[in-house]
Amino acid sequence: MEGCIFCMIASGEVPVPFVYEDGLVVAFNDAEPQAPVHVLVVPRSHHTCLDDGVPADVSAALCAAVPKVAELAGIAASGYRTVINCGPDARQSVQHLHLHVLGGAQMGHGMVTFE
Ligand code: DGP
Repeated sequence: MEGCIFCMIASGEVPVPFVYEDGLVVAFNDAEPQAPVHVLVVPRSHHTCLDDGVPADVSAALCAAVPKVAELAGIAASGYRTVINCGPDARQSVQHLHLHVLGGAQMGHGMVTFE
């Protein structure tokens, strides 16, 4: 999609080192990490979020990439959290579906904070 930063990264137009890639998704480090390991898994195809008619093979590829990313990032054994933000209340800031893989340190008990 024209002007979409994650489309540009996924296509290589904006060069970013990939932690992992396959035919359907790419994964790269988040520019504003919120954990010692913070990787984004991003479909090569543009979908705003989960409610945007995401094809089943793309959904499956997103999920299948997670343990591979965790292994490559060295957090498979210690554990990790995955997050997909959708829409304003979740503070989705990039309108291209992406899955956060967060880990590398013990997390607190609360899963989210509200304002
Ligand atoms: P979200 O709030 O779920 O939409 O998270 C978007 C994340 O994307 C946020 O943690 C920062 C990250 N991000 C935004 N622009 C870029 C970029 O150009 N490069 C990288 N590596 N990450 C980006």
